[in-house]
Amino acid sequence: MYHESLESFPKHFLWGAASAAYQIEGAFDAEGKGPSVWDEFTKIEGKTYEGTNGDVAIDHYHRYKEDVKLMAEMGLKTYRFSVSWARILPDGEGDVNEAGLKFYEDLVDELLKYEIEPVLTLYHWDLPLKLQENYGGWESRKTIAAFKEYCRVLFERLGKKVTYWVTFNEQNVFTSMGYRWASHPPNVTDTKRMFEANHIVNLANAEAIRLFRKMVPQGKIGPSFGYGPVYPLSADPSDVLAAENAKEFNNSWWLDVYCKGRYPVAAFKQLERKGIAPTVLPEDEVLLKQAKPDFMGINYYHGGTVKQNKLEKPSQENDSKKEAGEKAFSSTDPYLMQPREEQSQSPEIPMFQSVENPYLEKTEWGWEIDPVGFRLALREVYARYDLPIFVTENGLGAKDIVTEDGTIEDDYRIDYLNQHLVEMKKAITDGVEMIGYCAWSFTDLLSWLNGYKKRYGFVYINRTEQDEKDLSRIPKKSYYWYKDIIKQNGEQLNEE
Ligand code: BGP
Repeated sequence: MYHESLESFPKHFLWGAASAAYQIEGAFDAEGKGPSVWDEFTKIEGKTYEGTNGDVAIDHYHRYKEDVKLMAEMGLKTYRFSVSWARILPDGEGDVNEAGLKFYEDLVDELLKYEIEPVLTLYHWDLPLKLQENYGGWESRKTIAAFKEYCRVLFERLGKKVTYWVTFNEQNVFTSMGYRWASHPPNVTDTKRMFEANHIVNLANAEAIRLFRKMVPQGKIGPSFGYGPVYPLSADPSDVLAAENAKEFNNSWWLDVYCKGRYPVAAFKQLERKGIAPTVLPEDEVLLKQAKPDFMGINYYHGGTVKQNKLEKPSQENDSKKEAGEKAFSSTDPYLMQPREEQSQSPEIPMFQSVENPYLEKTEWGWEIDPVGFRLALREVYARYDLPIFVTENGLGAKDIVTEDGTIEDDYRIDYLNQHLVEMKKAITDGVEMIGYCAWSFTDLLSWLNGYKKRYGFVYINRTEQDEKDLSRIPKKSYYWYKDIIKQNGEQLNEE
């Protein structure tokens, strides 16, 4: 659909940027904070790039005022951050650590001082370690009660100051990486356990939303999901069917539960046949139906492409293995639907096979660059779930270089973001209702697995993997570019 001219962004569109506690705060044991599963996981040899961890990160805990000031100077309308659960409840439950709670209240006050709308993420992956040790983390329903308690503390303290709340960040990513591919905590490779843990998180999400309705009736809440459209490799109906299967497994598996309170049927039946479907109690079904979010948070990096999987017909097994061997994927990509090396034990095997998209370029880290897919993602989610959309992450990870005169000329990032914002504007012109857009990320920060080499920020942080240097903040060229976009409310974004 081509538009002669694009509609303007809504008047109060929330232009923003995002972060996550573990990736920026540092101060890993300051003022009574308890350890999280990430504090432990990053210390396991070989798990992260050059053994990087968030002990210091970019020291946002001590420098938040400087960071918020930079946001204000940029004209940011909103800032998405996450709360470290173990800062508030060092053991995940029980006694509240007032110093931790106060840190977030001060941060929120600082944002409000500059009229920056806070968007608070309750869970961006850093589960208190004690809950993992005592209960097995998300594999136990006891963790739901602890999460509810943690939410209650935050709703009570910040419910009047914060309007927008995100329950879980990328549930699809942390459950897959954590329980299936052992590249996140708790370092497990067991698909059955993944689906069980994921179900527990669904229940925790629903409980949090129900509690929110009672405690923060004027607020808005929703999960942030790592969404990617799925393309069939060809018009062969078998490839199209494979894409439909992949959509169920990679997107509807989560979004249907959030918005419709039930799992998509074909995927569920397939898991049942394989003996790895989650245990759903009758009371779970009731709960899940009572927790429709107010908006859908979408994190968009890229989608995926699939074709029919010939392993479905055992006689063609060898052919298919040969073909699969020719398509290389980087297994550090959390959005990857099905790493090649895993195809022999994957539950999706008979349903689809992931392949490279011949039309798309890739980033330095092998992630496909697909701005049109962004428009498509927004259209699909809005059409299927009828909820306003808040883009809670989107951005480019790249190696930035500081020039001799101290500037960072990140034109590639400007180009990437510009293309995505134009597509978002087209989606708005198509009729998608949008609340805001948070680029990932405001400052450079610790990439979970890729250290400080893979940078996303509008603001450069002067540090490397091994050398903390002075952690000074240097606005990049993209900082000034985005400032202008915000100032003009995106009027300059037009069809190229
Ligand atoms: C998302 C996470 C973010 C951030 C981003 C970039 O999945 O929600 O926390 O890490 O991806 O990821 P990476 O640093 O691995 O490139």
